[in-house]
Amino acid sequence: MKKVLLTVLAMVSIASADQLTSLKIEGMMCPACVKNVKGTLNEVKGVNETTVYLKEGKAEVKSTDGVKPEAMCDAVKKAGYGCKVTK
Ligand SMILES: [Cu+2]
Repeated sequence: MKKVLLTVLAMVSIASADQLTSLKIEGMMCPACVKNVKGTLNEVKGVNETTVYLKEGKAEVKSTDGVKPEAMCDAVKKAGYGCKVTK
């Protein structure tokens, strides 16, 4: 339990230098969609890492500070999926 807590704290302190954005993605049906959305988000300037959850219909994007979530959503929409900023 203590070890888990320490790990979480370590992760938070690393992530605090960056910006974490949660997006709700609509229209993903299969792993190819996940790959598509992930690739699309990773091409947005300033984005470092993207994790996409198919079942949950969401994406978590790590980027440098100041990247507009709207810019991420615009890219996703251009790729043909629905997108809303949830955080
Ligand atoms: Cu698909």
